[in-house]
Amino acid sequence: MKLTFRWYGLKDSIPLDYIRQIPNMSGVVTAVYDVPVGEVWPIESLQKLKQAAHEKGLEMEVIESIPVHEDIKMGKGNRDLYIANYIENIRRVAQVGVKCVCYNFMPVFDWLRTEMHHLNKDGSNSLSYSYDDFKKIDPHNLHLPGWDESYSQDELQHLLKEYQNISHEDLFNNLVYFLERVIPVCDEVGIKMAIHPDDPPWDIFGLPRIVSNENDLDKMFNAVPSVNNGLTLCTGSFGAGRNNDLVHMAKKYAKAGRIHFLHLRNILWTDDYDSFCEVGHCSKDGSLDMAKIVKALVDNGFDGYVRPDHGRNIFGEDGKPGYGLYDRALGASYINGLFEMAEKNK
Ligand code: DNO
Repeated sequence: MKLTFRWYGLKDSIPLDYIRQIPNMSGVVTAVYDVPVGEVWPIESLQKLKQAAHEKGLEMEVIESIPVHEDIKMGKGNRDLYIANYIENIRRVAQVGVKCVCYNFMPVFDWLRTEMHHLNKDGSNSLSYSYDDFKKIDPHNLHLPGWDESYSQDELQHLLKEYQNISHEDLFNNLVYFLERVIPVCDEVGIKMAIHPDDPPWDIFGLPRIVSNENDLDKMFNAVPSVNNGLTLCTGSFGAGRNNDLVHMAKKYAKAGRIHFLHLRNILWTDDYDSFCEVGHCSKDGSLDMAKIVKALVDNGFDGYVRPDHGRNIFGEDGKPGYGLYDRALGASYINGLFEMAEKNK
C-alpha cells in the first residue's frame, strides 16, 4: 500500500513539512480548488502543486476530487460539454503523473452531518450525524453544517426542485453515460477512477443516491467493466449503513481489483438506527473492525493508495472539521501497524 494524506493545496494550514514527518508517508492527495466545477484546470496549477509536494519528497499520485458538474448528474442537454472538460482534466492530471482520481456522483451534497463539533467523552470533538436532528431540518430553508458557503438559498432550492424529476434509475443511467465516455480515456492514459460512496449511504432530502451498497457497486461495475472503473472504499461512509458488511466488501472488491483508493476511519453507531459519531481510528473506539477489514484487503491483493480519513479535533487543535493534523497522524500510524501486520502474515 501507499500511505497518503489529504492536503488542501498551498492554502492548507497544515504544512507539507509536517505531513512528510508522519511515518511511512508517501504522498499527498489534493486538487485544484480555485476553478469552478466543470471547468478545465490550468496545467500550471497542477504543476505548482506537484512541485511543492516534490520539494518535500512527497508524491502527488492521487487527486481528490475532480468534481462532476450537476448537469452531468442530471443528464442535461449540455452535459457533453462538461464531460469533454472532465476528460481534458483526466488527460492533464495524467500528464503530471497522477495515477488515481477520486470523485463522487452524489447529487448536491457530497457528505452530510448534523453536527460539526460533537463533544466526545474524552474532551475531543468530531463530526456526527443524528437522525433526530436530521428530522428537524426544514428542507425548504436549508442551513446545513458545513454547507452554507457552498450554495445560496435560491440555488439550493432550485437544484432540489430540478432533482425532483430524477429517479435513481435516471441518475444511474447518467453515471453510466459519463463513465462510458470517461473510462476509455482513463484506459488510454493510465488513470484509475475511484468513485466515493454516498456519505451517509442513503437518500437525503429526497435526492437519489446510487453508490450506497454492494448491489449498487455490482450494477455499476457490470455496466462498465474496465477495472479502471473502480472504487474508493471509504469505511466510514459505507460503515454508516448497518447492512453493509465491510469485511465481505473489502474481500470481494479487492479480489476483483476494483479498490484503487482506501479511506480508513471508524465510526460509532449511536442510539438510533441511522445515527453515528466519528471516532478515533482504532477498532475498539467504534463499530467497525478495522483490523479485519485491512486483513481482508491485504489477503485479497489490495495494493493501492490509502489515507487516514477524518480525524477528531484533539490536543487543543481547532482544525478544518475532519481534517486536522493530529488525529489523522495518529490514524496514519495505526494504519501502518495494521498493514505491516497483515502484510507480514499474508
Ligand atoms: C469528505 C470527503 C468527500 C470526498 C468526496 C469525493 O470528507 O470524503 O468530500 O472527498 O466525496 O469526491
